[in-house]
Amino acid sequence: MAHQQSPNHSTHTLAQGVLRREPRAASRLLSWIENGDAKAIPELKEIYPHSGSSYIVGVTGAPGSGKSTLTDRLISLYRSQGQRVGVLAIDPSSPFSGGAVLGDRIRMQRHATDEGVFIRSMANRNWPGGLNRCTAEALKVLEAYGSDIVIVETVGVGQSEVEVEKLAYTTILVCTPDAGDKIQAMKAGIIEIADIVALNKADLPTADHAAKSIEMILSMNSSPGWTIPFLKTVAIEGKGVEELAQAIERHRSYIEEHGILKAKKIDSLKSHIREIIRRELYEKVRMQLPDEDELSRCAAKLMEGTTDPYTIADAFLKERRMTL
Ligand SMILES: Nc1nc2c(ncn2[C@@H]2O[C@H](COP(=O)(O)OP(=O)(O)O)[C@@H](O)[C@H]2O)c(=O)[nH]1
Ligand SMILES: [Mg+2]
Repeated sequence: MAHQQSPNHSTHTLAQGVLRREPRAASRLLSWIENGDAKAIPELKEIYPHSGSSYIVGVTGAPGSGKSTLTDRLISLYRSQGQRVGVLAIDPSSPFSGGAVLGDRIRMQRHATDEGVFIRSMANRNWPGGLNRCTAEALKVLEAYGSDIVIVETVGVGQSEVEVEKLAYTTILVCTPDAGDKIQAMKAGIIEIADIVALNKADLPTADHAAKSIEMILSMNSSPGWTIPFLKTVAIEGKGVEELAQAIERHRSYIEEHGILKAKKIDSLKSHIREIIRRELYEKVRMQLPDEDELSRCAAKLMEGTTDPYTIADAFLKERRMTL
């Protein structure tokens, strides 16, 4: 994994910086990815062979459920075992998620000076390449940075555009007692995405009641194989965090032994390739799309009632030799 630099080479790429575990290089490359900057691509090519050996853990749940607080506790635990940890906190829910990102920073602040921890928050606003591709690429950077564990914090469940849990090998769904009815509504989601369910804020008086409804939902899942562990946590006090880490470890062994980890990796590689091609195709046609003036002229023709939008689109494509 150690990066050897040839003595004759004086050029320093960001990729080399990432492999040397320079936080600034990683930050910069992540910004390029976040901005959809094409400069990121050669760097990603360079780091690619050095990625792929981190274990990716997804932490998902409603805003305010305690994901960042739990992540902070997991970081401490992994650090005490000497593991290097990368964290990617993504809030795709709103363009005004600055608050959430700030919250993440505060929650995990104490690890900021630890060279074995790299934390990056991303408030995504219409990422040009799509959430999943950006996340996949950001993960590669954290992997190449030498993280043993990468934790991806995302807001869920029930947003179809958020499929980042597919990138994680073990996904923890964080519920809270105050979610009440929402737990019922999450029924399908729980079974579909969660490998582990944590009822956080178990210090709240309604925790027992909530625990019963979650247990009931989980008991309805009779599929063979992995039985979703259900744990109570109090992230602010660090309670249940060790048990959570043990459950992650058990799930990791399970998916490794059953060939599921390999299948997951293949799946995410497939979707990454698809996303790259999709982006390239889109970039090719983007420049060909009609501009505002051209569209206005077409709309005017339509207003006159002399033609229809299909004929216009067809003529437009033929003009650019773009019929498929
Ligand atoms: N009572 C209680 N509050 C908690 C617990 N865990 C987190 N919180 C609080 O819940 C709020 C949201 O936590 P945060 O980690 O930012 O949630 P996130 O939005 O899911 O990342 C913060 O004020 C935390 O201090 C817990 O176990 N019990
Ligand atoms: Mg958070």
